[in-house]
Amino acid sequence: MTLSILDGRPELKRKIYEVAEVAGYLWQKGWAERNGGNITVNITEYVDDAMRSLPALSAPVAIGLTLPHLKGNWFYCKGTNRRMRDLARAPMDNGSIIRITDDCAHYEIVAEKPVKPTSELPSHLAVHNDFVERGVDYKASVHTHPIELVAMSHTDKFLKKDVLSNLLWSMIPETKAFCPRGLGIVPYRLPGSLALAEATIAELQDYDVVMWEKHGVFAVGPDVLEAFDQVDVLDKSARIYMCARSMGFEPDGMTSAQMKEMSVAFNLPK
Ligand code: 2HA
Ligand code: ZN
Repeated sequence: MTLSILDGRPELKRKIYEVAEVAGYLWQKGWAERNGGNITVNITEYVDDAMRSLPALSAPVAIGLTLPHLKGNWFYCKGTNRRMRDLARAPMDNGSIIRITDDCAHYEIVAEKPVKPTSELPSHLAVHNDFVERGVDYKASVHTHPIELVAMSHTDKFLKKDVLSNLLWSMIPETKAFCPRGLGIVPYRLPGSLALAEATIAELQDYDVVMWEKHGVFAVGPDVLEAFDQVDVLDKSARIYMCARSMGFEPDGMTSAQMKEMSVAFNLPK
């Protein structure tokens, strides 16, 4: 059996298998058709000298951006055109470990196979750069296509600031407790574009989950499971809303006094 870079590195292995676990959930939920969605995790803290001395498997590839705070940083990334359902089974065949080169404008694939990273790499890396710059201890970003939330982004009335956040929070108390910063909105931009990356960073100053209009969500957190959980609670609320609508009525939602009471009781930021 050939040795894996994960052998003898239990912490790194655990982090990458968390991604595999979440990839399986995304597929099971129907949020990851074909190659839909992507995940990146900053794994720099698990990199040792032996890893640092490994040769690159690829020539340096331009990111399209210069990200000065990512000098010396390493990431695990889902591969472009790879399926979440395949990554769930075999994370090192459907994703790869990359390092940012010293010019902060390129990456090299280091392990385990020359799997080219996700098409949304500019957004993911720009967001990680922003976290390092601001000293935010978030390591994971997850982009996925949750059916109910994407459906709700197809009408202008839900795209005005905090309208959708307040509606989703009002469907069940847990949503405000477990997604306390709410859902930001990023107007439609071309997938994979720098414009999408910039708009995402701007919105993540105030939110941990942002809606990419008519496309999907981008969620961040200390680890990949926490990022996933925030999307899961928001989508649960969206489903409750749609169930009520399909029974023929507009749900009342919790009152603003009840939501305020939640914020005070749980010391929530909004
Ligand atoms: O990786 O979801 O937005 C496939 C996508 C691009
Ligand atoms: Zn997408």
